[in-house]
Amino acid sequence: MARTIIAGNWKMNHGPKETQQFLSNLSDKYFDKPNVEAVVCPPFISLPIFQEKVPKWLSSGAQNMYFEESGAFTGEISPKMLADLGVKYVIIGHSERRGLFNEKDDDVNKKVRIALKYGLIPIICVGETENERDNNKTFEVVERQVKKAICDTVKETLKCLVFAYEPVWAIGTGKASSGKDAEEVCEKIRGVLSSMGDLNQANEIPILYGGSVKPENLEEYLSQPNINGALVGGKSLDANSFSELLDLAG
Ligand code: G2H
Repeated sequence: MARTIIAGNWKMNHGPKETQQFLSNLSDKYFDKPNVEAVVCPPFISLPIFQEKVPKWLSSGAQNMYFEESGAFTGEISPKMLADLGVKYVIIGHSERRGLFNEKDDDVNKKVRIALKYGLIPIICVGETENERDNNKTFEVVERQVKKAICDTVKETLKCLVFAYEPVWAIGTGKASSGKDAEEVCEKIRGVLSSMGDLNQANEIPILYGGSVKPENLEEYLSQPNINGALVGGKSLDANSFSELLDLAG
């Protein structure tokens, strides 16, 4: 059975000052549920202060990174830099990266492979656009994204992965997927993973739902057999709503 993860994706919000404020607002809240992991992914510039002040029960993640180790790549951050800082997770292939910054399946694959090399746990995002959903392409798109993201990774590393199903039409729009619809796609993702490794390994991989998650709908997702947590944008920005989500999990 996969562990449950509630991961906050702050996107381009909360610089170092706001990050410190978030952590001090969180300081009176202690979270300790053995099978639930809490993660926050601040912007790069806030990661050092986050790492310095983060309580032990909370893990850190980056929202992106480049697929090279070092060199002439102006403005980029390498997996080695993240690993040296002690960052645990890295979001890869978020639809905002794919859509706004033209990231392709092949880039996602390179990032996944190098993240694993540096001991970072990739949170690999997949999901269809509204147009793809309307044309009944959801399963096809998601299957392609999953397969391409992890092709050429060795089977043993499957257990080090996390997936997030984020239907693009549900991101930041308030139009969340129903629990049942999200479950159907997450079940499909698990099936694809199982066909690439084996069922036992596939069952250990956390598959998160993301897209307008809030305290009012979290339990609907977590009650689905193939959904093991949530990747949360807007509602992770405030310490109170983030800890409310954690309290509801597990
Ligand atoms: C989807 C999600 C976080 P939000 O991108 O990854 O954001 O919860 O604001 O829809």
